[in-house]
Amino acid sequence: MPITSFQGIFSKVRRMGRRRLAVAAAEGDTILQAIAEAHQEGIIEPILIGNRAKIEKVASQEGVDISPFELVEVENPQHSCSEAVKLVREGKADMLMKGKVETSALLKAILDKDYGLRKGKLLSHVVVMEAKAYPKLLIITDGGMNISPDLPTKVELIKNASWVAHRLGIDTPKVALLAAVETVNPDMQETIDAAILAKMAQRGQLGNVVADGPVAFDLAVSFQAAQIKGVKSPIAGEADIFLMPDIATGNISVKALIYLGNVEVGGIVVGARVPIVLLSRVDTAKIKLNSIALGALSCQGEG
Ligand code: COD
Repeated sequence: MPITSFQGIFSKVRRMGRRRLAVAAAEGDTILQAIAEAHQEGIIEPILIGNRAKIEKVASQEGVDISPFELVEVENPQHSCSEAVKLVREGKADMLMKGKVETSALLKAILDKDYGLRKGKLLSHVVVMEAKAYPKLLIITDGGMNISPDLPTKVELIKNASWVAHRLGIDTPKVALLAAVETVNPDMQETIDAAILAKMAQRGQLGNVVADGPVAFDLAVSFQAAQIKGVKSPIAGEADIFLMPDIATGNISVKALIYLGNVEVGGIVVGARVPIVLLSRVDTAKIKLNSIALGALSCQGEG
């Protein structure tokens, strides 16, 4: 049975046992709260990397007991990124998390050709969202990493998102190839890409998925919208994966739903040797905790 809520994700990862989570620059308040909670939930065994004095100061300010956790002292945030990556390469960590360090610094350490965590695949950001108004989890990509994906990149985005869908128990995910309209318009590149991707999916070139597009977001989540529009689509009203045209549309949509919708969210980067929890400073401790759970879930199987 597919998982349809974060509660379902948590109960699955609790059964899977603890994953070793290396946290680069762990000196962030909501980060330590989320880590402590994830540890309490039995999901992770954290390895805090950073400035010991700063980490201990934040922990005491936040009332978080970090005494049970391993702490690796490094000189600066940049060094904490390379140390975190090194722990994964040495088989001492199962997943990574960004702490109080620039996203680009961690991504550069991960993408490093010689010392990073690439395995010949595209790295992409995947958000999983639970919305009260939708009976399935929404898998949204890519609002965090790939800026302006071309057609081959979109193929990889779909494959990475499908991999996450499989971890959620969805065998044949339904993919909405999103645009502003349901017709191909040569002035809207995403509609052309969507039409090609839909045909590729039909021919089995995207793996075990059902994909359709171009479709607007309303059609993807509402069968009634599809009926009113008179569009027949195998994904109408029941899409699992939402392929955004670019990073801006992905990022804006997710943030709009976080701030104005009634949603639970978690997000990770997939496609590297291990899942990477990569969050913004303003994300709440709950979003960070959800993302850790999603990362732990994604540790299973080859990505
Ligand atoms: N997957 C796999 N390899 C990649 C990827 C990827 N997604 N991106 C780059 N690489 C490889 C390239 O093939 C190359 O070998 C090397 O990494 C460097 O490539 P560049 O020069 O294109 O990479 P950078 O370092 O200039 O940029 C990579 C970033 C991921 C930093 C860049 O794409 C970026 O800034 N993305 C947006 C991140 C962001 O601002 N997010 C905001 C929302 S939170």
